[in-house]
Amino acid sequence: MTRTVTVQMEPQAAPIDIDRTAVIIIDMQRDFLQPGGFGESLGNDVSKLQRAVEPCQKVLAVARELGMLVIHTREGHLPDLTDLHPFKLQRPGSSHAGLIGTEGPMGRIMVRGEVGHDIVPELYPKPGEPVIDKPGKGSFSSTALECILRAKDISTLLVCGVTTEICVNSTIREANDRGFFCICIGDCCASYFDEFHEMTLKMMKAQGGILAYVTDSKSICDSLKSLSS
Ligand code: C5J
Repeated sequence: MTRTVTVQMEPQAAPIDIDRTAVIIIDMQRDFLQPGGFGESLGNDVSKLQRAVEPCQKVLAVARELGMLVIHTREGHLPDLTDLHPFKLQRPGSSHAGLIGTEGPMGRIMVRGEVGHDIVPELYPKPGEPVIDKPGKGSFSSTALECILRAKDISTLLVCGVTTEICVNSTIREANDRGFFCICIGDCCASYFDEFHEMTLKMMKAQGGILAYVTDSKSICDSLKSLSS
């Protein structure tokens, strides 16, 4: 028996088969959300990303209860930085040149295995949930994500995480081109820039949902919970 629910979204409500739907939580890492990491080193107010944590927790709880596939991603680099391309490190002429790999209060910035690179405790992966380590902004580039999704017969992605206009946006664009139906859960995403967050959601759902449909955690949770009642 299929488990299908209709979700209120923009530009329009649509049904999803939850057994072919995965929740993907993008880069909810200390490096982006906590003081002393990559995000703050770039001059950002990291407290702006906190607002996505509680909605993500709610979606995660319902998804886990229903046995849905939950995938986490982390942006970062190998300790020897061999997967870090020179432009990302140097950004010619930028005051942020050479930041990745330097020592910070949470270890080397954006380096795998360091405290800052890991996912915040509130959203920590449960055993068995795939964690995709990616060197770039998109979650498909140089990772096994597509193999995992195809192997699990996933057709729809519920996308959460940070930051809305960079890694969430890149991942949705990659997924859309690969034929996945993307639903961006707006309040489960956040940006250091309010206007970028708003405009990214607006852009995704414009033109009949050209990149993604957009919803919120309450709509998703209400729809999913209707299955367990
Ligand atoms: C950035 C990300 N903003 N996860 N990464 O560099 O959005």
